[in-house]
Amino acid sequence: MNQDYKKLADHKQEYLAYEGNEVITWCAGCGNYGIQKALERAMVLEGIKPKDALFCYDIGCHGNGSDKIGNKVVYTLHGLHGRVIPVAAGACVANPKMKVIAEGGDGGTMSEGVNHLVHAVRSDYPMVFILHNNENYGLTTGQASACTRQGRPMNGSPDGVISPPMNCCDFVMGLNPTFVARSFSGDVKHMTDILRAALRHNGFAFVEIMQVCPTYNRATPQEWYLERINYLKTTPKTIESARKACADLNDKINLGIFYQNKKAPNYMEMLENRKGVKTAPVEEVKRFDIKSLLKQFE
Ligand SMILES: Cc1ncc(C[n+]2csc(CCOP(=O)(O)OP(=O)(O)O)c2C)c(N)n1
Repeated sequence: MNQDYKKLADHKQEYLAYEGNEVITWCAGCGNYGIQKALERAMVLEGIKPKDALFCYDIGCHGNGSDKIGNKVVYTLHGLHGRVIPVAAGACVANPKMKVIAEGGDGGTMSEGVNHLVHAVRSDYPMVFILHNNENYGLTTGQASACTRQGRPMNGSPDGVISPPMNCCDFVMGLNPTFVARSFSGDVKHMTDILRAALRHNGFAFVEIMQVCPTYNRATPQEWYLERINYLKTTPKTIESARKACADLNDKINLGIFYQNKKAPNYMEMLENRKGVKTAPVEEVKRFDIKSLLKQFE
């Protein structure tokens, strides 16, 4: 038996804790099913206990994963549209002992909240960010996002999208990142491996998942991706070669870890006033009694 499956079987209780038993309401064939399964598996395979993780979700179809993961035994947070990154960054700074995972759609992440992505990459917060790139605003029924392909008719732009799509990995590559990867929602094994590497990364791990959306993005279904995806055999060594590897989104779509800097210190490690401090800020605030202060606002 594959070692991963054996480990999952050996840790069945933890896997079931992550999986939960809520009814899942995504459309039939939605890429979110595979992404959620891969994340649950990656958590168990990396030995991260449900109580030691926080899952933060943006608003969108993917965000409805917030009440589908973990059946109330893991910490989840459902943020405002485009704002999941600052919420998650705050959480990982407050408690670096927690593994913080944030997820967002291509709509909220590359438009409403793109400023937050920029500064999270620059700051190298110790967290994983999963971009669910289904190339449209799914929850509001298929409007064009910054990632929708040029010329494609969408709800709200029936004559076709005017601007060319953003290449999300290439965009992040321009911000001096420490981890950039891409996977595909139809390959749970590959997503699991990529997410495991992201969970082990010391700083901000950006993972784009090309996600099929059978309801609103019929132009690039599962088969379309399967004909084009190519698995990188090695991780490019420089940002320049990583940029080349992630550039093509049409003919040969590369998947894998495009870039990783394993030596860079993360945000918490760069803070002068946290050097040598063993406790987390969330533990330190317990030393202060603020009841009387709060009473003033009652
Ligand atoms: C600031 C703000 N703008 C717009 C909305 C409406 N809205 C809610 S979900 C959504 C679409 C989300 O699309 P995306 O982020 O791509 O995620 P997906 O549903 O595709 O997973 C929009 C526009 C909102 N809730 N808040």
